[in-house]
Amino acid sequence: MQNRVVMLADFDYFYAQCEELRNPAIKDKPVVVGVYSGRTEESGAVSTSNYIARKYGVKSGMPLFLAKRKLEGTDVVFFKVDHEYYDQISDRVMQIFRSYATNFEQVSVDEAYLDVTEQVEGSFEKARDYAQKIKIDVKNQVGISFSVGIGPNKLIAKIACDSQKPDGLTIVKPHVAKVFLESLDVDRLLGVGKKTSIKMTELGIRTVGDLAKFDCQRLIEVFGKVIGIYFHNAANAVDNEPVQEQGDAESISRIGTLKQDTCDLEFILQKTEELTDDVFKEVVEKNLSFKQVAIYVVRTDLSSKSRSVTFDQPSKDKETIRRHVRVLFEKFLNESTLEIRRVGVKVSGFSREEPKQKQLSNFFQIG
Ligand code: DCP
Ligand code: CA
Ligand code: CA
Repeated sequence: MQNRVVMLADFDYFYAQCEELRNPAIKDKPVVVGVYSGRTEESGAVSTSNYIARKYGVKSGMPLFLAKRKLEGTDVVFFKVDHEYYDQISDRVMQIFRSYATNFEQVSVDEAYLDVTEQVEGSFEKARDYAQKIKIDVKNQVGISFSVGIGPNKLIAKIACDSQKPDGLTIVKPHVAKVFLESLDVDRLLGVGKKTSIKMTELGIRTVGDLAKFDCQRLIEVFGKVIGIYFHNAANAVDNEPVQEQGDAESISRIGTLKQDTCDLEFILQKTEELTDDVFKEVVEKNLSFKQVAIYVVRTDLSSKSRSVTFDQPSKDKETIRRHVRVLFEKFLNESTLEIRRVGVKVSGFSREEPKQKQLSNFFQIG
């Protein structure tokens, strides 16, 4: 069997990079994005920061007042998280990624796996050029940079990606995969949290190499069959998890900004037509049926509204989405006189034809 070529792409300092994208003037300054709890002006935590701020010791999860203290005397700029905006950027990049891969799997707002085996004919040399091409394309179309790890499976791709950031491109070929893992601390493996890590230390396992050499039967006794075998395989760079979309998404949606603010139904439907195409493409890829269609509207005063319709029988066709979107907008425009600035299309209430095989990674928290 031909070896797989799997890529993991992880956006660089994502929320902060999004803020830089819409405020280019701050690019040379420390940038911190935080969640403000609202109790006092400064209470809250850092979501992320750009690499300039990180040089001063700012880290994700740190209290904001501490970040402020560390950055005292600099021209730091603080932002409040704006999930809607980050999701929008993320969606656009993910859409581009999809077009480059046979199999695609988004794991979080800023991370996705791409199986590109076919595209690069199993060659890791070609994969390097291919990844460069995707980077340039995303930079040109959206303006975001990301780091890439390439390996024979998801496990190696992920750890490769983490090893060089930002704008990294790290390739680990199959024959060096085991050596690549050997010296790493065992908690770099997915599923080895604090508790497990302590247990492993007790067993004399500190590095992934130690784990690889450890008796598999003994691992099964300690951690149970599924997890024990997973640890044994992972440490030996073996991971057969396919790259595939997670089927348990609760909804699929796309949002876009209109070329001009309007109350004109046909003008709006031109935009929702594009969004519907994208939504429907994903519905087909995931082999889903849906029972609910919704629209989302942001008006010129920035207030947002949504309207939805639920039907009895699950549907699989695009015409159903188009028809309901039209009716929902007709109704909405009758009720509201404010001009509309952004629109969204969402489908939900999914059922799937065949149940998906349970993935091993579902046992673990992805973090
Ligand atoms: N995030 C958060 N709170 C955390 C960690 C992360 O809100 N404690 C958010 C903000 C990040 C995004 O998730 O931008 C992605 O997380 P990453 O761990 O991938 O970190 P970054 O993308 O910010 O930085 P890196 O360049 O290290 O990937
Ligand atoms: Ca990231
Ligand atoms: Ca990430």
